[in-house]
Amino acid sequence: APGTSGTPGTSGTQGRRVRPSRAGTIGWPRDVAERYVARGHWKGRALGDLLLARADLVPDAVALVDGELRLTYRELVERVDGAALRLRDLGLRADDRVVVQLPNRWEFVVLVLACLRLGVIPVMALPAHRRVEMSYLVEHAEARAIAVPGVLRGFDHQAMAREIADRDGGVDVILVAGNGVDGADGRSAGAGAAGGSPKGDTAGNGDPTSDGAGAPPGAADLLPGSTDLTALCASPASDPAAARAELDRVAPDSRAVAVFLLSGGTTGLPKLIARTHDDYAYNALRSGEISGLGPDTVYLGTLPLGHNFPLACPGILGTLLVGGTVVVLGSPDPAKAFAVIERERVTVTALVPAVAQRWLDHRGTDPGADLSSLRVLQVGGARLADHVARQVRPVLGCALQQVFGMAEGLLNYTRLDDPDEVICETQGRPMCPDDEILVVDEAGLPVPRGEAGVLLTRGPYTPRGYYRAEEQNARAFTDSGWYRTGDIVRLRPDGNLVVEGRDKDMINRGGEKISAEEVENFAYQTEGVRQAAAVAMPDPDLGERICLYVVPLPGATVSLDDVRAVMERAGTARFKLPERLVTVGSLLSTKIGKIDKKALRADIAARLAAERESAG
Ligand code: OOB
Repeated sequence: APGTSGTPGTSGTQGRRVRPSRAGTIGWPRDVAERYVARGHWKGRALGDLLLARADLVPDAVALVDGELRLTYRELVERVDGAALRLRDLGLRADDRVVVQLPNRWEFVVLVLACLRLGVIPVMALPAHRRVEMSYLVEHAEARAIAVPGVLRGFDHQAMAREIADRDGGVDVILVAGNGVDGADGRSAGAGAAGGSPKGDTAGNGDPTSDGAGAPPGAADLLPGSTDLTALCASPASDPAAARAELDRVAPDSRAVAVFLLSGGTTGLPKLIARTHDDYAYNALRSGEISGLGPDTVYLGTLPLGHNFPLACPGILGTLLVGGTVVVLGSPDPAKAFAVIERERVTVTALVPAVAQRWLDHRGTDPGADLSSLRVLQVGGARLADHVARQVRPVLGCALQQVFGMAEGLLNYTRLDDPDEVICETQGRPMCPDDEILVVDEAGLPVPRGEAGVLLTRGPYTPRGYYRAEEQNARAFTDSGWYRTGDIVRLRPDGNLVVEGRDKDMINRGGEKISAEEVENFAYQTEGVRQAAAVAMPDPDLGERICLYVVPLPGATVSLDDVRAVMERAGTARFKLPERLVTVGSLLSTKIGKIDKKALRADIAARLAAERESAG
């Protein structure tokens, strides 16, 4: 069972706030790190090194499938090494950062592995991000390179990257996939699940459950100064053996940062989470054990691959580390996904609840596809309703695994051999015996076992702070290094957690996390707004959508379109656009003078219920 001893205020051997390194990352205290090594969690090997060791054992097994393209482990490694040397030729070195904004295509996998091999750090942006998010990431991570598709779903990513690079002196490499053209290789370029197709999406936001394909192919060419990422990733080095030796020589230290993940966002802009090779390898390997991965695994990656969940829980990294096959697909559309599951004999995949619901619905109307290969469906990222959980096995014929995780680290899984009641009614338990969890009340004191409270955690793959974010770290981490998840959970006597809610100012829109503060900041830039508060409103499809309460200035009126126009002009991801605006005369405050969001959530829920009522 995970350790639950101690209180957040305790200062034991592992209790002191670790100061940021000069680089701005915050790791674990030395004694704690030693314990993780002694327990075998940290292997002292870089991710690229672990992947190569596996590839050497199964050179002829299929590693990666993308449409018609199939690469064996030998071919994948050769492409990765070739790409790594070409990145070096472009001047990229260990600790340089690349903001990666690619749809689910094979180049994503080759590029990320090439970065891991070199010690170049990918910063995991999402395809739905726009100028606001991308320029912030470039600046905050001090990126030297940006990797983008050319034109995707009608949006010119290359032009955006160029504009950012022109303004930010640090970027000197722009990598463009697919020759800058959608579907250049003769099929849909696909799109991460978080893109912007308005299909079935009333407010026209990016719908994380909707299909990305169908957008007209883009026609951008490679601009002068851009590098063709597809070509860079497509061939082995001229001398593969020499390339390998050369890259082994520059392999990064296992304690170095492997990737920057983005936080779910409770502050204005996402924070960066520096995940080390040691911690992230453990994240992927241990997840793989818990999800029953092995050489016969065929993993379908259909959520945006830059998310921690499909990337390493166990995701594509976990699959490659055990010699399985990764299939990438740019759309979570059930018709397409079912066809791929049938064709590739997919055994496991990961979905957010909103997409799982669509798959269940689709199966009801179209039972044709052969899904018999599917053994495990992982669902996480947002709360899965118990009654939906219960449909998974009867309708899809596979086991359900609930995943309650976070980019900050801690992963909770239901186990494959748990009783149905645990699988359908809980969000599982920590994956590591050295994960520490505490459930506390508002004063930070542990609640009696079984009662709901805020979840705090520490552990071997949960870093002790965000990258260069002193102010946020003071709030999000306790002095003794516990991460405040902001999730309200109940710890059952059997050790499983049930997510009951949250006390963080975030909206979980079908698994995409939106900071209320960020939306409010844009609302305040809208003419006529005196006060603004963004809250989650319940939604049958996405779980939650964004509702904005506005107090206008005297005599002014503010519309939803006004606020959305401000955000679109600034260039934000579409999934952050509010979908409803409620004008009020004033906003209630709590005792400590903050806007009472609980009251607002109740208010919008009541309005929606009344509307449903009157609609019959
Ligand atoms: C995953 O990671 P993030 O960083 O996008 O979001 C983390 C937050 C959690 O703190 C929690 O509020 C929510 O997302 N969440 C869930 C949940 N899984 C995540 N809430 C209720 N039930 C669940 N099963 O979302 C993520 C990272 C790795 C694996 C899976 C999900």
